[in-house]
Amino acid sequence: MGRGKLILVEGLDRTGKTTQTTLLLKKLSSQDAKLIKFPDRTTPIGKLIDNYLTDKEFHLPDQAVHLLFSANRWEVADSIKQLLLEGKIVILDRYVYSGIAYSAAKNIPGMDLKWCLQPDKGLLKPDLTIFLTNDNDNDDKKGFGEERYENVQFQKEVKNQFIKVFSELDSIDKESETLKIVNVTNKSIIQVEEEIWSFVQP
Ligand code: T5A
Ligand code: NA
Repeated sequence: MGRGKLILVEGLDRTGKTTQTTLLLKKLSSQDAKLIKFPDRTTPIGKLIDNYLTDKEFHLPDQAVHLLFSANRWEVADSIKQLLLEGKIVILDRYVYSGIAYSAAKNIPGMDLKWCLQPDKGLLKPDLTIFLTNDNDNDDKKGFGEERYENVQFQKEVKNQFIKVFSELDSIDKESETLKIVNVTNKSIIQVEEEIWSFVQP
């Protein structure tokens, strides 16, 4: 039995990552595939992250927050490896690139892309990364919830950082075309699902 595949769906807030990873899991049949969502809010570190995201009074230095998101991925790293060794397809809803883009978007001196990437070094790289983006650069607050980071201005900066991450970091090998970008603007859930499937199927 060969090693399974690691498929990552990344993207801006509210672009349909959870909707699409759930549909993909169904399509691949839950016997052969497993879905893991980051942050995983169920682990000890994940509970802390959940507090931080949902309670804006809960103060943590930005460097510590960054390391917690990374530690949350390391908490689950072994079980991902194990699933792949069992030949399973592992679908990820957010991963390292969210970690870098959201932290770098804060514009904290010293917390540049390189600093942000460091603690995630050594985590398994996805075989395929699908990035969900949109054209919504207007001041449309519709759809955002009440969590930290869910505001128009910050999301614009996150988008800039995602673009930087994907263009600058050598961790993405453009030659092998492991990165696929899906613009979800004005597309139905089914249209996006079909586009994603066209990349996953081969
Ligand atoms: N974060 C995360 C970091 O700062 N560092 C990190 O390392 C990581 C991993 C929580 C926050 O943590 C930050 C980033 C985030 O700010 P989260 O738990 O993934 O991350 O956030 P969620 O709130 O769960 O997810 P999002 O808000 O990003 O939404 P999704 O998953 O992109 O969108 P989804 O699928 O929930 O859909 C949203 C709504 O849109 C509809 C859906 O039905 C749903 O109602 N919808 C569509 N409607 C019309 N057309 C379409 N094509 C649609 N697709 C979905
Ligand atoms: Na989500």
